[in-house]
Amino acid sequence: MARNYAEQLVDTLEKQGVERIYGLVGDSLNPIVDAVRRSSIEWIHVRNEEAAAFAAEADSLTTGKLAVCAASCGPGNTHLIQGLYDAHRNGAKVLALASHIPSRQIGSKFFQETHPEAIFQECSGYCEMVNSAEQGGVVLHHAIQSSMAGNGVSVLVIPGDVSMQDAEDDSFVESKISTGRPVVFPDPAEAAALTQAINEAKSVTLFVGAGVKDAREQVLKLAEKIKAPIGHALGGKMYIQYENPFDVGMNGLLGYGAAHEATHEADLLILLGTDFPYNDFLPDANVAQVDINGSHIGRRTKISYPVTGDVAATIENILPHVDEKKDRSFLDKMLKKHYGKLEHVVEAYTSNVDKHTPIHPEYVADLIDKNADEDAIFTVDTGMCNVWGARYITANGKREQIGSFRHGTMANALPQALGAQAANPGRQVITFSGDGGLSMLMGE
Ligand SMILES: Cc1ncc(C[n+]2csc(CCOP(=O)(O)OP(=O)(O)O)c2C)c(N)n1
Repeated sequence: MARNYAEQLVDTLEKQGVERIYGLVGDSLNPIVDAVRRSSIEWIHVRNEEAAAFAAEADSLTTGKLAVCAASCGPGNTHLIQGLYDAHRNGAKVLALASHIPSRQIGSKFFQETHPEAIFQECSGYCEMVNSAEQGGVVLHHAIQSSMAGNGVSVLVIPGDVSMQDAEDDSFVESKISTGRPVVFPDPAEAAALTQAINEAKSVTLFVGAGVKDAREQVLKLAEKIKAPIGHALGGKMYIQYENPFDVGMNGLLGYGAAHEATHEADLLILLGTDFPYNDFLPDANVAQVDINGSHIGRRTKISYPVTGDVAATIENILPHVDEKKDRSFLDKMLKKHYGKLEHVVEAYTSNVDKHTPIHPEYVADLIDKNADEDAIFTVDTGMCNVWGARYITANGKREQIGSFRHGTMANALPQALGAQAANPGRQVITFSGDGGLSMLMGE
């Protein structure tokens, strides 16, 4: 008997290494659910489809692999929206299977009719309707390849009747998916201009974000050579803060330490792999920016030295031409300020408070930090949990922290923890959930 499209889709996901699908069953989705039931893929049931999208996001963010969520037509898939926005903005490789009303009924204001391919446009890099089983095999490939190429969420809108059509074209689904991460080397003229700016500056500060994930060693080498304090945005914390003799804390609304002074008082500020959005916290004179994505350059403040390139590749390229700075006075001044502030602000909430009633949440966060596993995964809700995560979770290169750092929604932490745990059964997963955030998705 010929396979139907749902079976072809599920076989393809199995071949791509998908082990779980997070979702909520029902009507138009059921041919896909039925195909999953007969496959090696585990169906992880949620009570609200929003949680499925968050869980898939965390699954992908902690594994780097494709993760899948699924929802039934109309209200089933509009529930996915919040989690898909978060996943897309956090760059998770998530494929959302948004099933749809019968194709014959589209355009007739049918029961549960929406237009998912319009609704999901903004929270995806690829969003297409499957019009037939023949085309479905082709767009399934494109959706997976788009997410794996770094374009965030892909959405396939699949009418229930199309899921049951006989599968046709296998050649596209068997096409090998590219999963490599390209290295982007800087343009020589941009790299030379940055080198000259560093050599001419008396003092330099580095301000880093999530883009330094694979560039820690290079960033520390550059800081050492030019005696530069390193501040971070929340996205960069887990990669740069630990065992870092140049650390001056975090800038921004939730910031702490001397990162704000260091970024404003240096002759030259270099933004490395950060799309930190709060322009009010950034200076606009003599700023350099290095980012793998050229469209990020200059979108937060005026940039004098733009460099499109990988942070690691750019630093390796310029470091031999950067003059060593002997004068550490700027660095030492900022480090002194930083330690003073840590003692008087951050540590003030956790020292000598063990008998306080009610218990300081900062004290709880600190105790959790001290007792958590070396490689624990933390998820933090938007709101105060973000602050406690930023200030009291100690990074060490093995721990991870996931939050809604770009979309800023509530209720992300619990469902993200579910996905992180499902994908990492051997690791400790800890969620910092606000009471508001928890009650939004308490059913999970
Ligand atoms: C879905 C959503 N609704 C509203 C907001 C605005 N908002 C941000 S934090 C917050 C309060 C969160 O409350 P809770 O989870 O209890 O955390 P805490 O009070 O500890 O910050 C609100 C309403 C939001 N970010 N997302």
